[in-house]
Amino acid sequence: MVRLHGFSQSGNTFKVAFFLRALGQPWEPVFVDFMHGETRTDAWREQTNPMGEAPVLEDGARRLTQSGVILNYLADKHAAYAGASADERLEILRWLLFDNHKFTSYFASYRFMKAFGATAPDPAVMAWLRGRLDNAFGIVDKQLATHAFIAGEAPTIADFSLCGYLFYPEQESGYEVAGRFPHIEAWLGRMRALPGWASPYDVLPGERIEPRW
Ligand SMILES: N[C@@H](CCC(=O)N[C@@H](CS)C(=O)NCC(=O)O)C(=O)O
Repeated sequence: MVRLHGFSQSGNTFKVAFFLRALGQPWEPVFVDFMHGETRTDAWREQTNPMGEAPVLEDGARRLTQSGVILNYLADKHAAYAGASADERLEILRWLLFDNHKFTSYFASYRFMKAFGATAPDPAVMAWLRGRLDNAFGIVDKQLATHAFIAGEAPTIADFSLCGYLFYPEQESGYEVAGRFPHIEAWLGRMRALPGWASPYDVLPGERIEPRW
């Protein structure tokens, strides 16, 4: 049985959980107590992930980290959502890298500071991040204006990666997608219609926390 280490607030974990569900593959969650610093301990880093990050996937003796690597591994293993040609696979890789560098990473940082930070978010930092987010969301919205899914007309792992944080309540990030990015909004409807979709808080382990700020 595949084991997925993560926690309910982690959209990076949700990317993999949603994908496993879409594949119809059984998996077992392993709760990571991120909010109480588990991933920062030497023990966790030595035993689970030296990069100090969730998610982590265990498949038999294999242990993988980085959601993009995990998605790629599972897509290859199950021959699904992997792209239909060499060109499409390159296109998928391009969007996975864009997502990890700019789309998910800025959004996850913005949401974390707004909802779960120990102190009130710094307005200057939030304004800078919002500018970066507006740019990244604008780019994805434009791509989705002419494509049903990010790398073409069929869903791929790039879509599972990009959507990972976008099914959490808007009040957590305070970043409005609906009304500002209509093509992203429509695509999220298409992602929700895929087999296995569920709300992150219904499928990932760990307590829900009310947004702090
Ligand atoms: N690029 C990584 C990002 C993973 C990541 O940042 N995970 C968060 C939790 S959702 C984390 O563990 N952050 C710890 C840190 O940034 O120090 C991936 O896609 O797996």
